[in-house]
Amino acid sequence: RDAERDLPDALMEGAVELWFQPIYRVHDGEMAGLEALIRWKHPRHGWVPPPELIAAAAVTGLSEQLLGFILDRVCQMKLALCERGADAVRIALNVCPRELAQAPLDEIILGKLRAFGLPADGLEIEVTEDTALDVAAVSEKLANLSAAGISIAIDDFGVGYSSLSRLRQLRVNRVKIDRSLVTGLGEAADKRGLVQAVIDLGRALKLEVVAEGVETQSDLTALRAMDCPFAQGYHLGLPMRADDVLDAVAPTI
Ligand code: G
Ligand code: G
Ligand code: MN
Ligand code: NA
Repeated sequence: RDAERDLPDALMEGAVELWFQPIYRVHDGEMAGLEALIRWKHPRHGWVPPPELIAAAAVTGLSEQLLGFILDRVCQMKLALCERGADAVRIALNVCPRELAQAPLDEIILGKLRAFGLPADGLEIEVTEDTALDVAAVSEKLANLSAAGISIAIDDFGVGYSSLSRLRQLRVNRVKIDRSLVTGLGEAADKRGLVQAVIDLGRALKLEVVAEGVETQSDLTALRAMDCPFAQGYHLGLPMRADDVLDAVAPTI
């Protein structure tokens, strides 16, 4: 596969980039966080879907290098935000369950934070629900990360398999409602029951709730009426290059 063959050079040459999508607090519109998203524009095939990039890294033995690259970019962004007084903006990175089960992710992440001199509470790990999740292997690492102060989020919540006891077991602080449940909410009153239930669950269990996939003003209006704490989506902010994020936080003149 071309992706596998070309990934090492792409990583070296800076063709692989880390982009960031803003997450907003609904009640006052403040940017509360950023989700880091990997991007690679292949010279012949165009944008490579992130899961394909992650898989290509795995088969070429570059997973750890890719993770190092992502963590470096995340920490650089965190430092740049702090310089601009935006200390409260938390940065979330996606980790795939297989990687979390296999690699010493807790040590790698905490080591990187130490190297950058950054506090752990500025960081969040997004884990997708997965039936094949090796709960024993994963929960110990999440416990270490959580004990250090890193926030744990369950991604794509509501379409997977998380039980309520699993949320506790994995030290979850935040649930991200899958965008398939959120997009079109404004136009489809029948979609609202499920989303409202997750919002209420979050309040009862002291979990932060993020609605993903907010694509229209009417989606946002519906979420506001439902008292949803956080929102993310194309209507609110697209994934952006690091420079564009920083310009938006504090414009350089
Ligand atoms: O960014 P986009 O919507 O194309 O992402 C598609 C999928 O790839 C999503 O499930 C997202 O979580 C995942 N993804 C994006 N960036 C990363 C990354 O840096 N690491 C991992 N493990 N997954 C990512
Ligand atoms: O699985 P995960 O939630 O990590 O997926 C994140 C992906 O969702 C990102 O690649 C991002 O590009 C995409 N995304 C972000 N906001 C929206 C949105 O409003 N609509 C759609 N369709 N995709 C979105
Ligand atoms: Mn995510
Ligand atoms: Na999601």
